[in-house]
Amino acid sequence: ALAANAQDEMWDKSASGRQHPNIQWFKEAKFGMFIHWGLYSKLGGVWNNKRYYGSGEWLMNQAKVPADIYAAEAATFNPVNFNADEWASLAKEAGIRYMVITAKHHEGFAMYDSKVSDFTIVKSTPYKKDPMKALADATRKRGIQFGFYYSQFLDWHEPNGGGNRWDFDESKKDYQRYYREKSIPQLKELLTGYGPLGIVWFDMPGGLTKQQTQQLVDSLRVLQPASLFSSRVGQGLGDYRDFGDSEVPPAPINEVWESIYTHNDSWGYIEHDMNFKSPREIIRLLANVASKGGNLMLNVGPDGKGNIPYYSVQYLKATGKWLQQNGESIYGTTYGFIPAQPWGVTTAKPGKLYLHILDRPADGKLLLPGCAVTVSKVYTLVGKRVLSFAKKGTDVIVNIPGMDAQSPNTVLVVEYQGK
Ligand code: JFZ
Repeated sequence: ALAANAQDEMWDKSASGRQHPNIQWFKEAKFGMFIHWGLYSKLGGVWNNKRYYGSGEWLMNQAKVPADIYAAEAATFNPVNFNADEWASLAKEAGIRYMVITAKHHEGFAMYDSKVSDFTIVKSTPYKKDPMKALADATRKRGIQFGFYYSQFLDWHEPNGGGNRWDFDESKKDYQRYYREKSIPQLKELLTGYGPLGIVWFDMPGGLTKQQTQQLVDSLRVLQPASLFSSRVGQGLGDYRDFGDSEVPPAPINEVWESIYTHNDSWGYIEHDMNFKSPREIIRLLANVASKGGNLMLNVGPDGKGNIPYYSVQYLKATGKWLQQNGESIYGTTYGFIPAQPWGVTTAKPGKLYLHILDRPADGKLLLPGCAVTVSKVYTLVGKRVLSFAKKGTDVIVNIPGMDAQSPNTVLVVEYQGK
């Protein structure tokens, strides 16, 4: 609840009437892939033989590692298995429409070729290449929108960066200088060196006044006017609303918004976390988020060698199989006019209501209460099997066939006039 409140403060509801001119693709996309990848991925949630659980990208903070000792880990970070085309084609196969990857997380390490810092994958690791260049190209080639996550305030590597209180004296920090010398120059590098970005995903604002945040946003807008900025840029200046982690609003929201979820219990790779959401859970979560009018951005945490965890690969592919057959009921939809029911949830397009059956009613009768439209036809999305239905006042009752009880989500299409 605390996280949700913090998130609400970041989002200025009065700004929801304002629309970014390039918001349409995002409204239709529905399914994004978040990737947390950095030095922490090599550590995998272990420091000095002690295992930490949850938020592996916070390991430096959890273990209170001094900045110079942490930085020395870069000398053995060598993601030789990283293959941009593999990641991008996995995303494609999974039905992903946009990808956001950590260019720099709170640890302060640039996963790209930054000229304004020495703490980068190119300068301080044996790998020496810029994986972000390759990934930006590979995703765009497949029609996937590409974006960067950038931790604009928290930077535990820099004496003047936000957040590192176990190592650097808080009272001596000069945030203005940090923004001037690292954060803003790095953001400018990311917005000029990697082609058109779908999204710049800022995180955890701090250290700036509202006016300074506005200046930051204005100076970056000039570089990429078409790029969407996440709400965590702060001060209500984002282009769409992000909910707190693993949070879906209880009812539909007529705004542009996104829910972000981890695939297991961490954003960054944790070698001892096997708690991955099954394809069934992902498919149902995606339907639930879409039925409230939002996008789901699901995170994966590749390891220090550059491998996406086995279960993430398998489960994303299975999700993609479902989407290939049922994508019409997710992509380009908004929430349906029937709220969540005991049997499931609804999404909609003009003239079509999609019924996502998550729990089949035992008597085979699907109730649509308050269905004040003229229904012309009901059929299964897969197989186009036409179903009979009855009308009782404003209730519509659909006779549904015996279904595969194991199916994660069976979709029916209701064609109608009116509304
Ligand atoms: C932030 C990061 O600290 C974390 O490591 C991860 O990258 C995540 C996606 O974002 O964590 C947050 C930030 C804001 C909220 C919750 C977690 N919030 O406001 O609900």
